[in-house]
Amino acid sequence: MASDVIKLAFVGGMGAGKTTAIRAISDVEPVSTEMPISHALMGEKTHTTVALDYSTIELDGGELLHVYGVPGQRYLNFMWPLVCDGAVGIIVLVAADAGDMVAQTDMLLVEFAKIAPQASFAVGVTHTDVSNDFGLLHFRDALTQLGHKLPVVRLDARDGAQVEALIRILLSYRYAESVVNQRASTSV
Ligand SMILES: Nc1nc2c(ncn2[C@@H]2O[C@H](COP(=O)(O)OP(=O)(O)O)[C@@H](O)[C@H]2O)c(=O)[nH]1
Ligand SMILES: [Mg+2]
Repeated sequence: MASDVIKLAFVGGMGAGKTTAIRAISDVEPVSTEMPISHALMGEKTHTTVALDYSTIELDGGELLHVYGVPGQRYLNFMWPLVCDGAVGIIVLVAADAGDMVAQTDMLLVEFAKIAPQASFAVGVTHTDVSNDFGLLHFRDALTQLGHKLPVVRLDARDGAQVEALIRILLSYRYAESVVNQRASTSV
C-alpha cells in the first residue's frame, strides 16, 4: 500500500525532552536539523535556528516508524503542519517544572488536533524526578476539565524503554480505533 509511512511526533517547548526521547529510542543516529528562521516573520531583522529532530525506529512487524521532534513555541507554528500532516501519533512533552504547563499543553493539544485530526494523542510529563511539587493527578484533572481525555503519564525522556512503551500504547489505540470504526461502518 502506498500510505504505509507511519509518522509520529514529539511536540513540546524548549527543554521538554524531545531530542532526548528520540535519541533514546533510535535505531539509527538521529538527525537534528537546525532550520534557519528569519525573524522577519516576527518583524525583526535577525536570524535564528530552531532544532527539528528526525529519526526512525523499526517496529515489531518490520514497520518503519518515522519520528519527529517539533518545537512547540507558537511563533514556530508554520512548521507544525509541514511536519505533522498525516501523523498517526502525537506525544506532547511538557517539563514538570515548566511554568503554565496546563495552558501550554492545552494549546498544543488544541492546535495539533486541528493539524492531525486522525492522530492519537498522549501527554508525557518529563523532569518529574527533579520537580518535587508536581502532582500528576492534579495535572490530569486540569486537562480533563479543559476537555482533554487522553493518556497523561510521567515520562523520563532519557529512558528508552519508557518512551517506547508510550509509543506502543499510542499505536495500539490507532488499531483499536480503526476496529471500532470498521464495526460502526459495517453494522446495520
Ligand atoms: N532529570 C531529568 N532530565 C530530563 C528528563 N527528560 C529530559 N531531560 C534532560 O533535559 C534536557 C533537555 O532535553 P532536550 O531533549 O534537549 O529537550 P528539547 O529541547 O525538547 O529537545 C536534557 O539535558 C535531558 O537529558 C527527565 O525526565 N528528567
Ligand atoms: Mg531539542
